[in-house]
Amino acid sequence: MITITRRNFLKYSVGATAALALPWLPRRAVAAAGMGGALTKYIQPVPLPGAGIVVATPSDTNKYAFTQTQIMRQLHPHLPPTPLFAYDDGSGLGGQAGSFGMAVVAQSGTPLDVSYTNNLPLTYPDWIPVDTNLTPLGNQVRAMTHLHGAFVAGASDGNPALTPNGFGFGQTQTVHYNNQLPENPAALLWFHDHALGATRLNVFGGLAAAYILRDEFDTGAEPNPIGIPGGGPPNR
Ligand SMILES: [Cu+2]
Repeated sequence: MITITRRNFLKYSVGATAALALPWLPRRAVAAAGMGGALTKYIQPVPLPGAGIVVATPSDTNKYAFTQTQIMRQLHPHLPPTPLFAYDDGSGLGGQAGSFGMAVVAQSGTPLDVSYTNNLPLTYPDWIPVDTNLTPLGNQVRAMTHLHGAFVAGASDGNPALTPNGFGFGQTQTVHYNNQLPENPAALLWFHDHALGATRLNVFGGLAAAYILRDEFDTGAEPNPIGIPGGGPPNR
């Protein structure tokens, strides 16, 4: 655990010197990334669902079973692998390019049952500084997922009023995303961690993913009834 002293707070707060305050990066990487943006831009393709962003595979018909887990990813060819928290659909996230690693493709009118099982470390690793005045159970990693922007029942909403301590190692949150119309038309939503007092830690860690909602108009394919672009990777 890193104690947040006033001095540390100032270090983390000053953007220009932020890279110098990342103790988990080797000095070589800090030198490449710090002060002046020495990282070479535009040398990799933009990750898209199906090409750098994993499109989640259902665990069964209209069901998904995710595990929150720690992975290592190289975020730039000139940087060493970086630890991240991620939602894993059971695929191991092969081919994932960065931290925003997962996309669910759902259909308006077709409900989904989704589970999230916490397989993260028992306590926060050193690369996530924790202020234990704010977390419900000290340095313990507690997770809880919320589908941002969706119309769902309270018990499926990642609701800290119902589960103030979130879900610890080995525990599973189960939710029902009704995707019902007219409340849930085609949209790009996202799901992210929402644990009480720990959201900032878990989202910083990487627990965020896309939820692409299709309907009869925005089908994702071309042609479609409203004449918008389609044919992207999720629909290949
Ligand atoms: Cu949100």
